[in-house]
Amino acid sequence: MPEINARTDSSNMIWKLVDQDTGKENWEIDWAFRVGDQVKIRLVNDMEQDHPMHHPFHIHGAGRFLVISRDSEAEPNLVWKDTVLVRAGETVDILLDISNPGLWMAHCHIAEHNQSGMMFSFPVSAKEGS
Ligand SMILES: [Cu+2]
Repeated sequence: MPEINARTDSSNMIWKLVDQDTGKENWEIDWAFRVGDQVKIRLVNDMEQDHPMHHPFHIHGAGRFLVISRDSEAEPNLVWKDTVLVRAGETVDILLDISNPGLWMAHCHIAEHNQSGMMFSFPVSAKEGS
C-alpha cells in the first residue's frame, strides 16, 4: 500500500465530488443558498470507483449540520457538526442549517483528495429583508 500511495499523485489520480442532480463535478458544482435555509443533502460514497476510501466531508463556515442517518438508519446522537466521515460504500444524510452569508467551500478533508478535485465553493446570500 505505501508503494501504491507513493506512485499516485494529482496527475494520475482524480478524486470527484459529483452532484447527482446536475451531473456537475467538483468546481462545476453550483450550489447557492440563503441564510435561514435548511437543506437535506445525501452523501453517497459509491463503491463503483477505482479506489474506494473513506472521505471526511467538510462544509466550511456556511453553517452547521446534523447527521440524520447512515445507510437509512437514523442517527441516535444528534449533534451539530461541520465534518462527517462518509465511509466507503456508505450513504449519509445530513441536514445543513445555513446561518452565515459569504462564499464558502465544501470539500473532502484529506488534503490530497481536495487538491486533486474534491472541492467546490458556493455562495450564501443574506436573509431577505436584512
Ligand atoms: Cu477524500
